[in-house]
Amino acid sequence: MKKLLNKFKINSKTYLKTNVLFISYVILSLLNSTLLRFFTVKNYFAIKPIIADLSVILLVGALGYFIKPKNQFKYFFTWNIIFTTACIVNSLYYTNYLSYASFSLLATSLQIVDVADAVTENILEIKDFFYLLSPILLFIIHKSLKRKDYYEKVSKIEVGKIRALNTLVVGLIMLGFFISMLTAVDISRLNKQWNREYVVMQFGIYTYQINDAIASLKPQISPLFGYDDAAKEFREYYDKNTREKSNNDYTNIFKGKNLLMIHAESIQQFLIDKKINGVEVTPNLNKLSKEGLYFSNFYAQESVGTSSDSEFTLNTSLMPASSGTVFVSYWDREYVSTPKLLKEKGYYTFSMHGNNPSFWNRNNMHKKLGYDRFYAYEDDFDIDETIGLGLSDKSFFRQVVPKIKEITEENTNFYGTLIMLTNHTPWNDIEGKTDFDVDWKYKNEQGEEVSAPYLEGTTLGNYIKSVHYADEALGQLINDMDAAGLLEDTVIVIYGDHDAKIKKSEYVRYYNYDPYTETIKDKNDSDYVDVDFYSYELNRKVPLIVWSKTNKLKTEVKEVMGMYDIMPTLGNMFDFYNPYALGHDIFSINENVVVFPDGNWLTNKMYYNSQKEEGLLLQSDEPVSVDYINKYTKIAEDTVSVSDKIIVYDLIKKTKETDELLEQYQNNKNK
Ligand code: GP9
Ligand code: MN
Repeated sequence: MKKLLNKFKINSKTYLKTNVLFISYVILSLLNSTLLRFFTVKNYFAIKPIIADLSVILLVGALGYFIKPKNQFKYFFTWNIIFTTACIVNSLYYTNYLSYASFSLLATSLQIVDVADAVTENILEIKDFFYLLSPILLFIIHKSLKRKDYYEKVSKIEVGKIRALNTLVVGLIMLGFFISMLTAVDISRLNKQWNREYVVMQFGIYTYQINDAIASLKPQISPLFGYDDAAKEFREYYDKNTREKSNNDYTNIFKGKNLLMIHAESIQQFLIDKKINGVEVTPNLNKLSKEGLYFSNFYAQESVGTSSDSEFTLNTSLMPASSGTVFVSYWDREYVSTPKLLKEKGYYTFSMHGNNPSFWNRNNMHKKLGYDRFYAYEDDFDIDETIGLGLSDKSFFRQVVPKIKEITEENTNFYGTLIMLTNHTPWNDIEGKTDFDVDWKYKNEQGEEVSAPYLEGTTLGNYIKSVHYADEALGQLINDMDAAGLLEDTVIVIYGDHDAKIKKSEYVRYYNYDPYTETIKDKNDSDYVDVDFYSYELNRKVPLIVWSKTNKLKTEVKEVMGMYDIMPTLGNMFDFYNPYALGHDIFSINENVVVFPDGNWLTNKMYYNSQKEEGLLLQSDEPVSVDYINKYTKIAEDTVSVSDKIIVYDLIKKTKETDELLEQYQNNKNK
């Protein structure tokens, strides 16, 4: 026994001594993947993702042994760089989107050029540089090994192929061990890939990224396989969830009116009715929300396609794609959309935006959604004043009004979408464009007016100024439209397209600033407001207002509502109907649920985090049962899944074709 132990000791010593480079590669690559989880999902002690990451690193590393020792560094270094890049990209991505990067977005990566400022201003953090330590250390180790003639010594041992085989076997055993630990939920989520946080928490970043690379080929490959199952799921879903036309107090109230949708870039609801130093941040939105129908618990359901996802969900009542974005990867499919349905009723349909029309592939997708014309950028607008990403909202709106006037002169009705731009991150260009103050003014003991810096110079401070600017622009639009006589027959709908993705720390300052000491209150302070996961998520809601000059509805709707509920809700008011809507007419549903693309869901009673399988009760006196949670978790999964099937397999088009064939067949039979 002692002999055996001794032999093992000697063997391991020689192994360690002759494998310094390989071991360094393994440890340093594993360090980065663990660091990434440390900075993002925070489950760095979990054993499953560590084993998964290790299996990938070992399996990839094993092949390095087939290379001569003096050239092995190049191989291990290349892989370490690839792993490091994956970690940095995902770290950056997580800071911005609270999710992980996907290859399917490469198609839109050019847009990064347009938002490059936003990346350096708001996203790049010190932590993102930590990952670079891994390749730097590997390089230093290599240099020192070279100096010590390590590679020459190792070449003499000539055990390359055996080592490769052994490492491969160890890697495979690890993989087998890992697979044995997987649950059915793990496998199903890896397959679906939309619960990205969960996938990284269970499978580690490297397996996630490999799986993502395969999943990203989905738009091209998937439609070739699995069509029958998808069509079956689709049929079964709509058999069970028939969408009846609703009949309620709001039915047809706006029938025959024009409909103007205003896509309010990144405006969040928490600023409605908010005052700083007694001054309203959004006086115009406040007024409109009091006069019109105001939905105070309304959420966008966007995924990585941000603005474009919201446009898609708004106009089709479907969810965003689970891999890639509809506007870029699935723009050529057929969808039932608001512009198409209103066009059937004789409406002229248009969209207008100050930015480049190719952004988010809008030039193609807007046509496909049924807009007769997309007015955009230099062809249609004079780019005479720019703020941030491009044409300022005030100039845009100023130029929009005569165009709409012309449209009304040539058409009986219109459906239009105006996409705002100025309030897009970063908001630091807003300085000088608004006089809104975000310092904290108060009277000191001597009765003098003094001020503390509060939000001045912070991201949230700039954002608030920018929202104030956007609100002024909206006020100006309404006035100009009124002056042009355009408000008598037009209903205006204003929706925030998604939240501004401002960091938690900014909100901590917002809620907990003490102007007298000019510091952030202590966590133990009795009135300290904690910004935890749930309060952050719930604060992401955006405003939704339906306003008409001639029919002031003066109603606040507090029921939770999602972007996908807009189409059926407006459909009931304007008399159009989409049998494939996944959302509901908010005035005809008992208990509504907002499903998010990652499978999280929200009802009036609960926000459920399906990533972490836990929830927050919203009405503390009303507990919910396990059945309740299971019911809505299933609804959320079914909704995301059927939506994705429609998108990937072009099921609306296929169903229409099948129905037409059936009809033809029946007609022929009856002849
Ligand atoms: C760009 C604008 C912003 O044209 O709509 O898009 P986003 O970055 O919010 O998706
Ligand atoms: Mn947007």
